[in-house]
Amino acid sequence: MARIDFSKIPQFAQLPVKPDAPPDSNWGVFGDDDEIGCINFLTEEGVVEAARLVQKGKVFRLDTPINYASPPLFDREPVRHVKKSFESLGLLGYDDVLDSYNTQEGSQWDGLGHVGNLTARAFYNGTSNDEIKRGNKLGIHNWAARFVGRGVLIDAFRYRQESGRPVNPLRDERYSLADLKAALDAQQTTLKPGSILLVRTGWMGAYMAATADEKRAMAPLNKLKSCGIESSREVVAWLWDNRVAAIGTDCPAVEPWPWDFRDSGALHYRTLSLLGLPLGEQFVLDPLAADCADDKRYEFMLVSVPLHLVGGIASPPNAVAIK
Ligand code: UVW
Repeated sequence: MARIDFSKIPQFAQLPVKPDAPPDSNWGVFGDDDEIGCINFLTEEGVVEAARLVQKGKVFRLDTPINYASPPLFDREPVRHVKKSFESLGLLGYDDVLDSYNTQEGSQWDGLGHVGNLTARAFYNGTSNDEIKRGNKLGIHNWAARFVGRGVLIDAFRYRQESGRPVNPLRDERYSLADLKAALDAQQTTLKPGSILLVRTGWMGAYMAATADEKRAMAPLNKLKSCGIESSREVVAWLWDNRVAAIGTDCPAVEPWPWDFRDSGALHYRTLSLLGLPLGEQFVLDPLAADCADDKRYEFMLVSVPLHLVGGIASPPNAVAIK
């Protein structure tokens, strides 16, 4: 990992740093060839600091089981799991074969090749469509051994409930930036440079409590409704100025669903394409949140090992939070 001098990173108000870069983009801040965006905020020192947060040996898996959503959301295909037998070789044994595996069928990090900026017609750091389509630029493999650091949970769902303004996670309701800040204050937690931020919206718990018929009804892209974080310039300014390395949530799109693909103000564009900030979706956060509420510690070591898929667009997080 290269060293990063946090004091030299510009504030959001100073962006962009290149005259030809889109407004509100950090293109060029980590170098013209950079492919990992805000993951640059995860440093060796940060890993050592994060390891100090491990105090009681509790491990929380943050991924859903494969095929947890039945059917998968957004019309994505279910995974067909075949156990390939070696019987024909006279051997008692099997391999796994995952057929039609969409890396975004469940918990996932959206990589930087997932969506590009519609106005600039480019992906993070000016990467062309062709470099994504035919090459390996911005591939998820770049994160494969980098995604370790201090995790911070904001239990926004609990905060809104306790402050008498509960959110219905299965509606397209918004958590505002003020909600996130107030929840952090209520938890007496602070962001530090290089935090991997997890926000509990309550969606995963509500989805898991739904009946099979309700799940079937809400799965299609044009039927799903979900809560999420407000899509605003202020939100991304806050994330950038706090040097957040990635933001993961337990809802399907981080921002409320549906979001308008033509709206350049959507959080997907503001984060993935303009700032190189990874988005995490459909994470399992309820057991971690219960433990944080119990011991009042909302920070932990987070270890995520994305698929080593060269040129990959996204990946299950393969993540654990360790307290
Ligand atoms: C959408 O917003 C469609 O979801 P995802 O980020 O999983 O592609």
